[in-house]
Amino acid sequence: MPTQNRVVMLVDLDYFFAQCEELRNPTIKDKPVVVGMYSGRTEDSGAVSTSNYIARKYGVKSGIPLFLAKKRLEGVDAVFLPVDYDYYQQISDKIMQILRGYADVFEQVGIDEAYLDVTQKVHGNFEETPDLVQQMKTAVKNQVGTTFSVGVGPNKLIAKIASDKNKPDGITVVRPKDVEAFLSPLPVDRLLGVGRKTSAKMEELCIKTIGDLAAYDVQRLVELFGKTIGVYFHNAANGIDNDPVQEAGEAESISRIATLKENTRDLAVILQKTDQLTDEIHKELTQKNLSYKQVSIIAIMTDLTSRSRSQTLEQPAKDAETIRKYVRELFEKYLGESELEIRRVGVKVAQLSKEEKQQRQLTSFFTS
Ligand code: TTP
Ligand code: MG
Repeated sequence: MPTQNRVVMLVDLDYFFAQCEELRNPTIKDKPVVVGMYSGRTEDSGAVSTSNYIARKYGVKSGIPLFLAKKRLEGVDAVFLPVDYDYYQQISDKIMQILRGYADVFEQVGIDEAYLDVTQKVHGNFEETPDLVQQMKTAVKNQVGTTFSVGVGPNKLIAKIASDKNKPDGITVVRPKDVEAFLSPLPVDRLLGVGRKTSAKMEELCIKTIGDLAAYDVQRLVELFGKTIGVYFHNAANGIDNDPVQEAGEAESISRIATLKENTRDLAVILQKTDQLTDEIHKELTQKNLSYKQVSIIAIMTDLTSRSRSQTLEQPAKDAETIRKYVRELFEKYLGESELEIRRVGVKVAQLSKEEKQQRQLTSFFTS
């Protein structure tokens, strides 16, 4: 399928953490709902993770300090709740499972967003997308009870920007012929990679809108921002993005297997080897900025049969120590169950995911 004829969607779950709280307790639905990340230093220190749309009318939104949110909602019957990440993750998993069924290719990005390549599902025809989106919305509403907003476009970049246009419970379809008209009036900082610093620099060059940037001499952009970024800005402003929708995360794993110096049932000998394997795996995880949620061991016996044992964690982890701990536990248990000597050992981590959006954005909020 040529990349220029794709139909790509971005699904963004509405006011997600707060909507999950409304799902759990529908009586709060008509009040401002604020989900906060309490830092614990004092009662109200911390920041707002998200809020429902009623709270947003009072100027209470992601990132603002909790004391300010309290002030803005003074005298209002509002509900403040702490982040319950595990619960949101469960709801997210259910929704993503449903959405996956509507895509040719599905790529989850963080807890509340997913890209769907639906080119074949809609026969390459943008006119068929509203129907498909309606089916998706109905299925999620019936099976989980939540709403989401959708952007549809010829690539990820357009889909993502479009998804922001009609919220909550909205849909925005940008057909290829409408891309230029859609993008050009938007402020330039709507493009990924144009932060405060860059947009200030662009403003000096009289680049205020995406249209201004699209019309700007690409050679000059390269001189100013370097080749990679200059060309990226030029393409993005012109609505060009060839990044494919790619399955990621859950399916992937990282593993290493090695042969022991001698066949053995000695835990210390085995762990010495698996520690090395763990270090290699941890290095790769760090390089790719991935966390894992499952640890497995593999044992290949002297008769060349192989066995594996897994442990799923309650929380995703990033460190090497946790892998070592579970590898030890799993081998201890496994050696108690089997009589044969082991010839080769392996370690595997799975259910991989990128750093969560929540942490990233809160971190950048606190450090900015
Ligand atoms: P968003 O999709 O940015 O926001 P949202 O889903 O709450 O609202 P919208 O209807 O506008 O899509 O983020 C998804 C979740 O990530 C959000 O529910 C809470 C979390 N989050 C934070 O914890 N801190 C933040 O600064 C942001 C922006 C989000
Ligand atoms: Mg959202």
